[in-house]
Amino acid sequence: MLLASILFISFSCKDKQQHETALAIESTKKPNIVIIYLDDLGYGDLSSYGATELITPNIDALASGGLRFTDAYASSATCTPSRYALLTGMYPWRNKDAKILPGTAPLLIDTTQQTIPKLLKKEGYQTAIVGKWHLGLGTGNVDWNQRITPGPNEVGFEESYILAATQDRVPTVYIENGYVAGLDKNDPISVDYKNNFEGQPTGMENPELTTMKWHHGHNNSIVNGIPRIGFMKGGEAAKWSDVDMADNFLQRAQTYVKNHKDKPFFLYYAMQQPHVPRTPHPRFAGKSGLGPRGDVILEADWCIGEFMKTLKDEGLLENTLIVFSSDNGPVLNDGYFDDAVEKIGKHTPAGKLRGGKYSLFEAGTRMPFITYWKGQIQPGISNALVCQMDLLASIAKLVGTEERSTDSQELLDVLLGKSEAGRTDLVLEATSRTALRSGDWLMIPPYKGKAIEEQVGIELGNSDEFMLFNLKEDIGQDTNLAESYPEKLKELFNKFISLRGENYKKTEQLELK
Ligand code: NG6
Ligand code: CA
Repeated sequence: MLLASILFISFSCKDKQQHETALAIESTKKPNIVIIYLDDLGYGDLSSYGATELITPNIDALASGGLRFTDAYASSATCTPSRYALLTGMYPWRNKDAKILPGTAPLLIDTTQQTIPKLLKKEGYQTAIVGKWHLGLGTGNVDWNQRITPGPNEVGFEESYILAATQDRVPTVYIENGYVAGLDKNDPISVDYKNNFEGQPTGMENPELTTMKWHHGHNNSIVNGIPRIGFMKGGEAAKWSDVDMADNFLQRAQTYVKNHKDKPFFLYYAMQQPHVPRTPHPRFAGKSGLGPRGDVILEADWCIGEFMKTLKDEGLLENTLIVFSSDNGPVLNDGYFDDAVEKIGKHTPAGKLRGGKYSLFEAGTRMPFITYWKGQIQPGISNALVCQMDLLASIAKLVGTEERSTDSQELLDVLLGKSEAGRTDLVLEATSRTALRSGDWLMIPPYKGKAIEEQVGIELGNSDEFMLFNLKEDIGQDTNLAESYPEKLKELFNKFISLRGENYKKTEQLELK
């Protein structure tokens, strides 16, 4: 009996060893995957996408050495829904809470939901996020002084180092694997989005304490001279330094790569630029001539160059797929007086596109999008229609599995430049309104509300009429063809309703005349 069990153990050890060797061989074939995601970077903000007033050599190097997409979309024209779709492969409008979240919002992704990091973890990957989260934390009433959970670590990221919401929202601290980094237990943090804490200065009442002036919103707690959205008390030692944020995230991303290069890894490097408040490190202040918005784009470009150097130095370039994009379109004045409008000069953040952040017009959601994989992706341009939401199913295919339970379409060959057969249809979202892209056409149903959001100076895409554009002929969306192409309009409308459902038609009172 004893002998039998000894034999059994020795056999199973051998099996285990063989199994591990097999796994090791298999895992060396699996490429590392890095998603570099900017915040509010526009279609026209990069020299590789036509900018002439702003030169972004490091991102351009990805574009010229990889595949530069001209017709790629974020799912949405704001941050939270786009990030939700990117990670879960689900249309954000299926989740009624997928809207711009306050810093106190509960976790938006269900912990049972599929996500890119969860899928990759199952396939033997190490997984991490460094940077902006903005998908909620906890289950409501977060105690920032305890472990904050659930969060990124509960939806697939083994390691997380994040800013909870946005740079302009409290809490203005980094959270590492669920704990506020550098928190002094004797100085606990409290956060509230409704009421201020007694005796705490605010942007509204204490403009003399601010070094950046608020234009709209952004007049609650003041941190580092910058008035924010939301109130926060305590946590002095843990508060981030805005001007060092880019260097900090970069260093974290580089360290992660260096420490995890022996097994395949997935890194979601979610940079904070050029979202407000734009706080370039002094090395970059004034460098663009376009004010802080231009400066932080140069800063982001530099960070990407440094990050790429690390991949190269570690010998990982040939074994790493890099996807570069942004979460939503550009905005100049997003709530602070920071010279973005005054110093814009000839720069056009949206390129030739109409609209911007928050808009159903193209600039809201059409994004710079680059795939780069040295030796595997032939440099070129792809005009295929793709959405960031498609990364989930495509990555699944890349690592030898399948994911068919979401809205994500498997377009691996398109992402690798072996095919131009992208999507045929895509529902786009902007602040809870939706539109349909189908082939070369885009239909925006009539929505009530302002045509222009004056504070930010952006056309939102609201109109009394149906709008129909042929994007191939009219990328600037100058000519509404709804009346001259009634059959096309009908075709898109019917498809739109079949995707969005009869209920949506009813609540939005959408009817073709
Ligand atoms: C808006 C903020 C804006 C920005 C945005 C989120 C105001 C008036 N405006 O509500 O400044 O923070 O939310 O941007 O508060 S996003 O890129 O994360 O979606
Ligand atoms: Ca954003």
